[in-house]
Amino acid sequence: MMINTKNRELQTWVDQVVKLTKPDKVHWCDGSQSEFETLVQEMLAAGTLIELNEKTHPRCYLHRSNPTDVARTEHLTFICTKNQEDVGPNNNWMSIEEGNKKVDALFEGCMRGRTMYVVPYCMGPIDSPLSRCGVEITDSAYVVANMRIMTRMGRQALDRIEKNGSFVRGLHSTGDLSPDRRFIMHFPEDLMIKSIGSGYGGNALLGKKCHALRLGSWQARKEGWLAEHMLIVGVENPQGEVHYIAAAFPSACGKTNLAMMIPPESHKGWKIWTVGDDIAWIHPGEDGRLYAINPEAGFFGVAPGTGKNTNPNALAMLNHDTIFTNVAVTKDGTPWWEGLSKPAPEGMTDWQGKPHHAGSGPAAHPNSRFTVSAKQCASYTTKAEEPKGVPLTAIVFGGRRRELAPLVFQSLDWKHGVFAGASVASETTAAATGKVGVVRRDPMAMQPFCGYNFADYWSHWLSFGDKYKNLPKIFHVNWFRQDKDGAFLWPGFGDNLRVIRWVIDRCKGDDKNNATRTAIGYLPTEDAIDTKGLSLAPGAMHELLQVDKDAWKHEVGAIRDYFAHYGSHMPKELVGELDRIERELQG
Ligand code: GTP
Ligand code: SPV
Ligand code: MN
Repeated sequence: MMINTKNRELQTWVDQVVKLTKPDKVHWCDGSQSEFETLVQEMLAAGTLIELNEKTHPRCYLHRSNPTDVARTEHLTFICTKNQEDVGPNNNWMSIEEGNKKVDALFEGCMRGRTMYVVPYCMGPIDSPLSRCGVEITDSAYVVANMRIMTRMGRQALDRIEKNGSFVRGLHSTGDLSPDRRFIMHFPEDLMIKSIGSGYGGNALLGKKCHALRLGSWQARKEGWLAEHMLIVGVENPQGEVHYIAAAFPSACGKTNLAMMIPPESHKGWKIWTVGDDIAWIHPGEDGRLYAINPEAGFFGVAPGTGKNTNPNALAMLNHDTIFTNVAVTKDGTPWWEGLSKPAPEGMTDWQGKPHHAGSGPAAHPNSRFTVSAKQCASYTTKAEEPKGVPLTAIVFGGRRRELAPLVFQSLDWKHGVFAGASVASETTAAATGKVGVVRRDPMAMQPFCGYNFADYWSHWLSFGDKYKNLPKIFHVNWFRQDKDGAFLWPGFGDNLRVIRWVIDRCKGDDKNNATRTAIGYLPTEDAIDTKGLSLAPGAMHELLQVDKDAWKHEVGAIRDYFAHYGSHMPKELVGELDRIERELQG
């Protein structure tokens, strides 16, 4: 066999995979533009990609997935470890032997007649000590094209691997796409991922959720940092002061939108800087502050709901060099999704390639996505390339809850903030298969992504409180409260800056009268959030900012039941917070 790398371990692994999967050809990706263009031509010829209108959308392509393969499949995602207890009740577990046996049988000969791509990638700026590399082996050209946009992929990543030695191994094949033979397996003790039977984003772009979060969280705990499902945004005030905020919202609950929001009309002089929209790796600095890097280089964003009134920054970056997955196409060959324009244009082709008619359901799949380089975003900042990351002023948790959770509250201290994160609940969305709109616990927006026992993860979070002096303040937000007719009470999107301003004011601590202490945390006083220029329903702010004691007593019971699943691993500090809140709600 040919020698393609100085890293012996990598060469040996690739040779083993060739023996197992029996591809016709092996291609080591260098990440060049010409390589990308060749792949695109091949995919166009094979029908894997469809070219969109080259005048309005140059170098934009549509990919249609198999209709059974359009979202993450959490029930087919496993963490394989020596001890089952290490993964906790929050993960599906399999023994290392069984996990390997199950998938290796499916990988056997699965690349016959196909090309195997070896994809070296770097998560994070190529020259950052905080970045980590991986190699994904895949038989999907679509995965290669997406990895080139989403990561620093190719020659420079391989150089780094050859210099540093260590890398995460990720083996992927689309297999036969049957959900019965689909598994997303993680072996954290071996820094290994094996994924078969899906070509969808989080299941197949292994640098993203599998490496940067599931294995990342495992490594982060061992090494004293945090790997989180968070956007990173810089908020610049008219005085030129920039505050960086990291925010964890569950899948399809507003990270991309908040990361690149446009300040409302009334907020002259405010600027938003996008660092990341999905994942943050957070490290303590020598000054006791936390510093965040975005391990990704692109956005794999939700298309539906992206419009000129909601996320104009995103819309503007999607008219060239973008891969769309499962959107609809107009008769002019332009991409379309619900929320882009109203009414829906006549004569469209839906996400499955069928003629679309009014009343025949959504034209774009609710979890249709765009893949685009972060550099195409007008608010993307060069600070995203800063090797040491950006210092965090605040950490914000949030969920999608039509009831109960107020628009915003601040935690009383770090410990209570960790409790607020650990008790997040949110309505399920189309980002994962299964029912949509069901409230479930999604601590720190990491339910699908924490690679080990949640209770141990909360202890890890709590340990920061004892160790570091200048930690960010922790908040909780909810943009999704509804009135009894199902209308949103809060306008959301760019107007969320109004809430973020309060968050920053609280961190600065200059105004002592902008909050009231309640059992669940500090809430804004009724006029502390600037609502100038908004046309809110009468009483909306009051409803958004009140604590319904009876409803919260019920919530406390639900959180207690949830924490009980973690048995002896459960940190007692968090149960202590629950007891305190319950006591204060009685008072
Ligand atoms: P993942 O990529 O799945 O991790 O999702 P995300 O958290 O980045 O979600 P995204 O920003 O793409 O938003 C998902 C959906 O929520 C889109 O349809 C948005 O239009 C909608 N959304 C985002 N922000 C708001 C908001 O402030 N208010 C309302 N009502 N909807 C919002
Ligand atoms: C999510 O589901 O949280 C995503 C998309 O960001 S995926 O990459 O598929 O996980
Ligand atoms: Mn996500």
